Amino acid sequence: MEFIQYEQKGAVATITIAREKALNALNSQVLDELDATLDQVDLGEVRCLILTGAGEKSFVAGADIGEMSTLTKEQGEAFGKKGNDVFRKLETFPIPVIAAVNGFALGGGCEIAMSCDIRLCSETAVFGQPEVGLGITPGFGGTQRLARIVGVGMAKQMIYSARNIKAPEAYRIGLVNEVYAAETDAEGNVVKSAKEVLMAAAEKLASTIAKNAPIAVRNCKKAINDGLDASMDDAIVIEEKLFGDCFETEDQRYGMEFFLDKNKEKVKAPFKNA
Ligand code: DAK
Repeated sequence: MEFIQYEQKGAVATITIAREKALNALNSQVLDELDATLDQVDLGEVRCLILTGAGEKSFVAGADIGEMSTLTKEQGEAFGKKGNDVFRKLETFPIPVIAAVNGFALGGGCEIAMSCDIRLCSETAVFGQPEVGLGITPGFGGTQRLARIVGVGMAKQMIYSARNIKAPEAYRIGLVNEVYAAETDAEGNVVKSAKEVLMAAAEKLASTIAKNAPIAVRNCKKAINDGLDASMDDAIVIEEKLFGDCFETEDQRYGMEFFLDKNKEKVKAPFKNA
């Protein structure tokens, strides 16, 4: 892999898009490598993924404008499909994916973050859908996912105006769940960069998620995702089935037995994913 780094620490794995010279912009090779990396995640062991960008400046500065500039209509559609397929794979990935947004998240960068379950960012993050300024529409799901996350009015404002927003505004409109600042000492010297603080927080959240019953967590993700596309009547049935699916698992039996056991000295064992 030239542009994707993969690191697993216990039950948490981090995927880093590493094309720093182009601010981690997504060209076809990055998309292919990301696709292949997702296929190789060991779902028996890994229970939560983190997606981030290499360096301090950029998460992903969008789709590669150089590569897109010469595309024909057919090639444009094929490039859009390649991106959409990978983004959808992330969105429906069986385990939760946290986007740790460490800088620019523009165009395809904002869109890939929105394909993740949870977005955390550094105070330096900048979000936006600049496509209409380039003569195109968002092409990796931005028109659909942004409206679902921040509401139709705010999504239309961001997309029609092509205006970038900084981390505090992204937090205010619900595009990110948390913003992390650099840590400084009494003299104001940076002790930990905003990215370091962000990554530590992302890893902590990922570990917390990874400690919970994996089958239940996966079923929650599926219930929320599938339910959002259904009527409430159908969505409730989706939840019922995924709720029922947890029963008779080793983890459901153990989780409930542990609660019912009155011995206060006991220590909870890791869930077995079974
Ligand atoms: N593509 C290619 N290279 C990029 C890039 C990008 N999106 N963003 C940055 N780079 C490259 C720059 O060209 C520069 O390369 P060198 O000149 O050093 O070779 C290097 O990264 C550093 O960038 P800058 O010198 O520009 O750095 P600055 O700090 O001055 O500015 C910036 C940072 C993020 C504000 C600026 O680079 C910028 O505005 N970048 C473009 C951001 C952008 O517009 N992104 C959205 C792209 S559009 C579709 C499929 C997909 C899409 C649409 C349709 N279908 C097929 C339907 C998606 C569209 C997009 O994502």
